[in-house]
Amino acid sequence: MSDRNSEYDFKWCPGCGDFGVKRALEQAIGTYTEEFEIPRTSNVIVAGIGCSGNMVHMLDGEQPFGIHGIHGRTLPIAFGVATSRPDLNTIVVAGDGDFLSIGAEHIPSVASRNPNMTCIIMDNGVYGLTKGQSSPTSTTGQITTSTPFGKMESQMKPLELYLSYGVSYIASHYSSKPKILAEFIVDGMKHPGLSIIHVQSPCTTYNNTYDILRGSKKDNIPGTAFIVEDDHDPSDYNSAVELINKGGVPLGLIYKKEPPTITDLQNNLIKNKSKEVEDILSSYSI
Ligand SMILES: Cc1ncc(C[n+]2csc(CCOP(=O)(O)OP(=O)(O)O)c2C)c(N)n1
Ligand code: SF4
Ligand SMILES: [Mg+2]
Repeated sequence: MSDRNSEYDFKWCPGCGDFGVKRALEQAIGTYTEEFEIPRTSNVIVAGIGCSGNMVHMLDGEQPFGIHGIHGRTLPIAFGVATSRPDLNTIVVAGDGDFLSIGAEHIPSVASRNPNMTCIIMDNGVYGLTKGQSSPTSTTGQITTSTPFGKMESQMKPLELYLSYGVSYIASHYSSKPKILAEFIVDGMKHPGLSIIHVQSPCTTYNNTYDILRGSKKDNIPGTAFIVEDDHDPSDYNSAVELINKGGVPLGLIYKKEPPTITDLQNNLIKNKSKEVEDILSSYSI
């Protein structure tokens, strides 16, 4: 519960991966705020609906600005913030259900405009807040509260999706290494354009994937998470495809390019416009 919002009585379950993401985000905002000498309130968090979206109420210490909006609509809200106030550091926090199910339709349009914002997606493979229904990233066959005989649909591959939609910065990590995760979040904040840091953040109550991710010697589970090799070239699209297709959960930077942001393009347009608004409007009159 944040210092600023002590009346909002929400708690994460013990061991929830979102605690690690919280620590990483607090650290990243601290680092960014200090480095660019901006007030804490110039960091704006636009949150989705879900246990993950409650992050906006859980941060300790000096508070950033926060908007807890509508389920699935973080991107349109954040797009408005980022384009109308490019001086702010716009951050989205959302879950797999919020971002990739009800909110999925917004990813391609926002990616194609490349606004300057950073999205931290907490993927636990279920709808945690509403008691563990299946989500797009639940595995096929997974037993959840809404799929008691196993999920029938195929599993969405978010990294593949972001890449094909043209997201200009894509990193993948997990919640167990908050310090390293914080470095990727800061890197995403500094990236001029849309950055997505996709974080595996296990739900200890409905889908505890810690052992699957990290492995367990005791149970002879190898672990699906692996560190991205130093020789991976994140500027190379085909290498990014290859990396994602290896399967498992890569920990590191997957892809990065620097096309102009929508703000760059708008500024250029304004600078080089050949017609005044009145001329354009009068050209429509009959
Ligand atoms: C329009 C609308 N539909 C459904 C809901 C119910 N609802 C609240 S959170 C949620 C899913 C959250 O899942 P996710 O984004 O994965 O967050 P998590 O709780 O797992 O962190 C749903 C379906 C809602 N609040 N609003
Ligand atoms: S239900 Fe799952 S995602 Fe929600 S707080 Fe508990 S452990 Fe975390
Ligand atoms: Mg979820």
